[in-house]
Amino acid sequence: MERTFVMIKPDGVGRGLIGECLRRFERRGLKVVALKMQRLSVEQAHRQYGEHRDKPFFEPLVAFITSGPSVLLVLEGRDAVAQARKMNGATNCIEAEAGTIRGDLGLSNRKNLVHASDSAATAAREIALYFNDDEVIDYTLPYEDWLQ
Ligand code: FUP
Repeated sequence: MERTFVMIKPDGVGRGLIGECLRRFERRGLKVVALKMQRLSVEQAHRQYGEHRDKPFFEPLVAFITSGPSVLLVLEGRDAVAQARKMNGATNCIEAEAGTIRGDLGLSNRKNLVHASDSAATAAREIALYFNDDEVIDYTLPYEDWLQ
């Protein structure tokens, strides 16, 4: 089993799409093992998106991601990192395939509703950015055998 970090960004929260995003992940079989709502601080935004520090979209990205509350999630399941990325779709919603969250629900390049870690190493780093160990819960769902 693998864990990944997923964020429903301020546009997803602001558009009333928390439930829609969660529903998709849950129905797929990804288990929510941590969940909280938080407005990212500028410092957290810089840590989240540090790799883009020198890009022209960095400051507007920080302004957007700190503009309102986000929902922070740790999802667990088979191949969770790759599957959450696939379900989110391409970064630019205009290019995202129908059937993905971005392809079905968005039209923006920046306000693209959701984030998911791009590798297992990134997932570990991002989970640690937002959650203490005791906030990530180990538990079993009765239907897990059907997802093996
Ligand atoms: P992703 O891995 O899908 O989160 O995408 P990136 O790491 O490439 O980009 C991080 C965020 O920067 C995106 F979610 C949206 C934002 N972005 C822009 O605002 N403008 C761009 O041209 C590209 C990305």
